[in-house]
Amino acid sequence: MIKPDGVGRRLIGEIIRRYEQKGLKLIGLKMQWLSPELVERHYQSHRGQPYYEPLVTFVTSGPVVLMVWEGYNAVSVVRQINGATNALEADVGSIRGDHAVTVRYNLVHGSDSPEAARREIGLFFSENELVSYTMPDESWLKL
Ligand code: IDP
Ligand code: MG
Repeated sequence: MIKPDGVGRRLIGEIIRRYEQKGLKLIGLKMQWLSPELVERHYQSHRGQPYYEPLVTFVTSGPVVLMVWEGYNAVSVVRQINGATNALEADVGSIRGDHAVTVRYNLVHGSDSPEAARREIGLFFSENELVSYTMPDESWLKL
């Protein structure tokens, strides 16, 4: 997910470019202004944390870009491209390391496991919004 700060700072193209360039395949994409109910379900495991309420306020403050990326070790690849949660600690070269400076306004969300990815894809996408297709370079992008 590109969070509202990523949209508002005109970084949509820059962020998508990074996942695409690394070799992931985009199979779902849409822009949406999320409801608090949906964001609360998405971040349910964070309920009770001191940052939880401001997080929900932030993620519902403007439109987000929702994406499903498929590929070899996609969860790890995306999280490495995103960088550490706290943008101050994120490696330079990552999205957060290059473009963000705080822990809350950190531009992107990436699922932290295949199980979480399945759950989150189910929250944000219906089956018919995901596209199945083959890319001509696939054999070089997996082992
Ligand atoms: P992640 O996005 O790197 O997976 P999580 O620990 O899952 O990070 O936290 C979810 C989101 O909650 C973060 O991306 C960030 O926007 C916000 N967040 C996490 N920890 C803090 C904090 O200590 N202060 C403010 N916001 C936080
Ligand atoms: Mg997380």
